Amino acid sequence: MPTVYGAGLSPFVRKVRVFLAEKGIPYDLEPVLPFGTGPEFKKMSPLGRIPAFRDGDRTLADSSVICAYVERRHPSPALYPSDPYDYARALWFEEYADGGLVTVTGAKIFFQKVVGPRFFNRPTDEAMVKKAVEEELPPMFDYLQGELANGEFLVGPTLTVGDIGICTHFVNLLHVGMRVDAKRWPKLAAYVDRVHARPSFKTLIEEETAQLGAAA
Ligand SMILES: N[C@@H](CCC(=O)N[C@@H](CS)C(=O)NCC(=O)O)C(=O)O
Repeated sequence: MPTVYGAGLSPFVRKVRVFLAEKGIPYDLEPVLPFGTGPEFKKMSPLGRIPAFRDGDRTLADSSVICAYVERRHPSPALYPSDPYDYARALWFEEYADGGLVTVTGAKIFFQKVVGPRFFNRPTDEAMVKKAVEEELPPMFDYLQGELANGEFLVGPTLTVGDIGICTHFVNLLHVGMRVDAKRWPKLAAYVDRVHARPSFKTLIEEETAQLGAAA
């Protein structure tokens, strides 16, 4: 059975767990907290970031790399499109999340509202949160809603790694009580709710919500 190393509230750890659940692959979750990981963990994840992954004596780091590996090991159900352009678009949405969306939802919202105050005794920078919510997220939501057009998913007719990579960050928003405004972004709001209602996401959302409630 493979092992995922990381903390449940990390959007990237969640992305790998949802990906494995969609494939029906059982795994062990080994808790590792980010920031300040030791030399042993860095052998698996040289940048010290979670998640890391072990499959027998092979280890990998980075959610995108891990998902790509798992797809090759377990091709069915396919979570990457077969059409070359759609395939690249699915990778793009992973990158959009990793290089763009999380810089706002993570550092400027979830970290400020949950991680800082709860785990590092750091007060929320309310001005940073306000600016992120009012000025930085809306153009991202406009973009994502535009990309959805009238489709059920971001790329093609079925769920892809791109949807998982994007929607995992909306779980962190949910944990701070933020939902997409359905009046302003009706398609995006419905899409996020639909993806989050899948058993792969729903189970983790419930588990994490209970965890956060218990720690409050
Ligand atoms: N591109 C990486 C991002 C992983 C990442 O940034 N993880 C965060 C937690 S959500 C982390 O470990 N941060 C600690 C650090 O940067 O030192 C992935 O897709 O796995």
